[in-house]
Amino acid sequence: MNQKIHFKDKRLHPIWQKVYSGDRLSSNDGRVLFQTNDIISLGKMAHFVQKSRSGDSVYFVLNQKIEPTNICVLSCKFCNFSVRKGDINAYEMSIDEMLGKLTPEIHEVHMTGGLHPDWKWDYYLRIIRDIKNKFPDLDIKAFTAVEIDYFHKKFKMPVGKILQQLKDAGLRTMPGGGAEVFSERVRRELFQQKIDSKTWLDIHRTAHKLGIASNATILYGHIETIDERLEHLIKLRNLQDETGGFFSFIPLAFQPGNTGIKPRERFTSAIDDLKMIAVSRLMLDNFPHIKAYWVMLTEEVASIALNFGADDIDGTVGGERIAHDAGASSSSSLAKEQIIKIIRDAGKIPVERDVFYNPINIYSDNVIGKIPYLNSVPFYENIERRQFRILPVTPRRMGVLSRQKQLDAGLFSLVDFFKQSDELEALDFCIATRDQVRSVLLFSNHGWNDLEGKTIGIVDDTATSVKLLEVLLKKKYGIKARLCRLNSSVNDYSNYDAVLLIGDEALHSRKFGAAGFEIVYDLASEWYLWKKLPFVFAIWAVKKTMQDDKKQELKNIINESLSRAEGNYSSVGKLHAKRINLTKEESAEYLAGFNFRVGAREKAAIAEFHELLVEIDKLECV
Ligand code: V47
Ligand code: SF4
Repeated sequence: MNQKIHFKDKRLHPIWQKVYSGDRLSSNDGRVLFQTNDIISLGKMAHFVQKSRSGDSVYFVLNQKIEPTNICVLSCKFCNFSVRKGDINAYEMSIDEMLGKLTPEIHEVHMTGGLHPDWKWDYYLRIIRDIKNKFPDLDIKAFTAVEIDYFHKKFKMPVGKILQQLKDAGLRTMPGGGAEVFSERVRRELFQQKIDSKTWLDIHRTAHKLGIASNATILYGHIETIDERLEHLIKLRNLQDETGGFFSFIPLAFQPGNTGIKPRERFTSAIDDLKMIAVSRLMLDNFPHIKAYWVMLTEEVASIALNFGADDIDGTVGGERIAHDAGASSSSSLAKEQIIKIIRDAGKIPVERDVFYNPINIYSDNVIGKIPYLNSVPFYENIERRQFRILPVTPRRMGVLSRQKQLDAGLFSLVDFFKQSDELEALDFCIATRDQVRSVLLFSNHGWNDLEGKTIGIVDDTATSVKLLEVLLKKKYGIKARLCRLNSSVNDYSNYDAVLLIGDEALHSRKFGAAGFEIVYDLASEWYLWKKLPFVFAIWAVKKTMQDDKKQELKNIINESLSRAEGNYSSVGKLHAKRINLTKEESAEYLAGFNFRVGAREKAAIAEFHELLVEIDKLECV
């Protein structure tokens, strides 16, 4: 991706140099970004980062908000939602009432509410269990850090135990609420009884370590200063460096309501909202997603935010009260069709997702799947400027979407290409190794022969690497091991004798180690030493029904892209490499280890692997 920006505010130029090179921005940079009136350039910079991460996708989820009670023992000054027990407006929902709000079409329930003085621990666990029992496919995102801290104190259990019990009951992720602004000054003025920033961050750290991913928010547009906003962003960025457990950051625009903090009609301006979204995208370089929460931003501002750094618009929501009790003017829910329209009007691909950001339905034509790993970067430099739209998606998920006819082309995992060869036509481009791959690695505490009967964790993303592992175990070493998919949220490897990691995660673990494992096997080296052949992990293919001229155009674009990348690897992958803490030299060396074009040896390798797969009689996944 190459982009020129004509800055009106020259102070932005050095910041753009940093963004373009993947360098981290400082607080001083952030201050300039908030101060500038060159809002278009700010948006372009943030959009550049958004596109490099999410392509043209904007995510939404079919979700339902449940606020089980508005009775709360605290009284934060900015909150127009909570009441005391006995108040005429107080409500408490029964579990049946909560279940009655849900339907099988919904993918996510987002639950958060007041801190009830009387409810028992068992009631909270029952809410989660009963929802899970009645709607097993529904993902539950529930309880802010404020609620978790309240449970910890009220029920006298360590935070880790509270979270583990909720996870065991069926909780999948935690929402980002309750963070407000990480400033002691603001806390003393607006929410003195509520947890401080350290406690909020500690609770999310504990959740991430237990494999519960979460979101983070900031409540802005009241009495906080620009420096306090920046301090908040930097604290989140530091925790994300440590755990990698945040999915998305959501700036919550303050709704004044009757809070008296500022006049009722003084909502944040559209410019302030767009700046907040763009600066968040630029400062939080390690957060995968920035959410434009339409409920608080309004549909109009949210739709513009989709070109200012936001790649997620939350969802249909249904029944939100916290913002509406404080005067939010948005509707209380949006129809799926309206969300799709907002995203399309912004020039993006509407991608319906699950709670882990796996695409479920894609509402666009001309969609090209992109494996979001460093080794696919050389193919995509040009595509992003043509008629095709890019959807980043893991290899395994790409196979699923293609089977559902939701993709027009992509770099398919080889095993998926085999399975769908009736419908897909191969192009002459692939990801093939020479003698090693460096990014498909088995981390183990046992030599191959000692893996008999052991449990191997398999990263959820893989379709072909897992089959290569199976072939090596069965045919090269004659070993039977148990292969289990790892949960796709934050990974905890403690229950496994070995784990198979692929892509950027493997590259990162190769450099920095995977906790608890001493031996590292490169599966492509294992294959090469055995077969004296390269290994083809992925191959470009298009739908057989694609028109010839379109197919030709795609081939030309890929070819152009590759020709430009070949021999120039240190600059091609540098932005992506920085994001995963590789130097540009390491990235160049890694990319130079691949063959990206299908030749005679690659064809022989594909045929050999296919034969072995047929022999082990298993094209189905573990
Ligand atoms: O924690 C309370 C905020 C939050 C007001 O994780 C107010 O995906 C504005 O956390 N004006 C709850 N905000 C909402 C929340 C959230 C929303 C959407 C998505 C996700 C997610 C999380 O609402 C509270 C508080 O910070 N809030 N009062 C108000 N007057
Ligand atoms: Fe209670 Fe949350 Fe409202 Fe504070 S923001 S008063 S904790 S419901």
